[in-house]
Amino acid sequence: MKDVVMTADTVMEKLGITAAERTGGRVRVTSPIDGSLLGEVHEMPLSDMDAVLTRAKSAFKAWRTVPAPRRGELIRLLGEELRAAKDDLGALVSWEAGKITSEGLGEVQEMIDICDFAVGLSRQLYGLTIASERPGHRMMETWHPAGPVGVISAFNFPVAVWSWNAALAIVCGDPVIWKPSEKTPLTALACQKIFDRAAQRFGDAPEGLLQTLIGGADLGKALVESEDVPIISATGSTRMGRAVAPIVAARFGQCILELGGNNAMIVGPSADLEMAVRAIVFSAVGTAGQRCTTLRRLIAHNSIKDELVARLKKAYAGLPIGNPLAEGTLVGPLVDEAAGAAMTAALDAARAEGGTVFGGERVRDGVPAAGVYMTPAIVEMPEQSAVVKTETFAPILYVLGYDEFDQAVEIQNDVPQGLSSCVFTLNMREAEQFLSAAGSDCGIANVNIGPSGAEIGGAFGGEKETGGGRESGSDAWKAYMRRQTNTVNYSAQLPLAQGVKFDI
Ligand code: UN1
Repeated sequence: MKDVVMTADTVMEKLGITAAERTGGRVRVTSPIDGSLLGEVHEMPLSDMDAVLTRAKSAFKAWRTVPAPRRGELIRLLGEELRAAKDDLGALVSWEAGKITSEGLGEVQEMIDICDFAVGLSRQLYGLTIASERPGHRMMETWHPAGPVGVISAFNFPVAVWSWNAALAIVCGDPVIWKPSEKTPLTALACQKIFDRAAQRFGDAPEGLLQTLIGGADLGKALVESEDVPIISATGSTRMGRAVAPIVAARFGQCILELGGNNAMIVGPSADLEMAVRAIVFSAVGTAGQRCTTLRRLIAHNSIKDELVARLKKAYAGLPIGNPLAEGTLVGPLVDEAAGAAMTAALDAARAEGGTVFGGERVRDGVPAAGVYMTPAIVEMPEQSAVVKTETFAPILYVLGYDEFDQAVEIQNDVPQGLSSCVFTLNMREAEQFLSAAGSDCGIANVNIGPSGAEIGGAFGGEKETGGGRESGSDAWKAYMRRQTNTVNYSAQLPLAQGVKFDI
């Protein structure tokens, strides 16, 4: 443990989480690294929910009239605070979610990046001017703040997912009510502190612009059900999305859903295998296979499949697995025992479906005792059977072969999920076919890079069971605003559209 420079307590103190806030509560937080108790956090009683909603509503009334570029100033300050807190927040992400140091820091960098993006965006919330068919008329559209946004986030990106939503929502004029994963309340508390510091420097931000709900599923349910929250942005399992979406739809709210992924890479016969191996290892074993963009299916041309698998096995055999805070570690722990059991169960199912498993064993030596450390698995499958079509949140890479490119694309698309995908090829016909309307059916499709590690500049999200939502870059901001069409008549006549006559 000599590489571990700071204890979790020191990091939390530096982030401003007081001892009182992390002791004596009912939400026990243990570290996936070694099972140590990080805190006992206080739960918010369900009865406080009304007050939360009231504060959000009055914050909305004030915030929606603040000019958007001025709202951007708050997010600029948030970006500054995040820069100052990067090392500490990154370390707390490692402690609470089990990420390796570089990925914990990377997650905070992603937050800083979205803040920068949102600051620029705050001067670019453009609507269109549209040609009117009526003389002396002007038609345009205006984007207005939509109201409080409920953000539900998962343990695996405990802070970045909040920031993608919050940075956009706040420049768009919407207050945020955040329900973080029950597994990661401490990083959420830290973000609330960081945001509060930015808000204090900003000066006149309304109270309740960001509120964090620490506690159980009852709070999330109340948030999802509330008529006062027009937008729910939920990241997590498909099961969670299936529960949330109908409730929000029934009250005509809008959902931004980021659910399961079952991401594939097609490797063509012309591919640069050296590069493909590096991309595969990062995207299949990074974050211990616990990203929604993790590479889970490798669809390799039969002419190179054996060589590729041999190279991968060699790379996997040398992977440094262990304490994620120790220098050089690339594979940290799974989040908890249930995740380890799910991995083992998926590998058993794969064997029963004819798969040959390499790796996938529990590591006991040289790792902190109470953490769930597993060797990442490579599983050669005879076909894309049930287990391959199921997302297991663990480092399992299923390998399938193909002969014709069309067949590879068909296999890639033949799963219920549609988040991310990629092709490794030097053949431009294959690359372009993959990106075409008849190619990948995913929200993200890449050429010669892996499916994970997306930048914030692009819209992030996917189709089918992934839920259809888009967050982060491009014009994802539009989901946080309401569109108003305005027609202005500057003539002295009252012509009707479509040539309708209605003379009185
Ligand atoms: C997630 O796993 O929930 O593309 C999101 C990536 C990250 C986001 C992952 N930028 O891997």
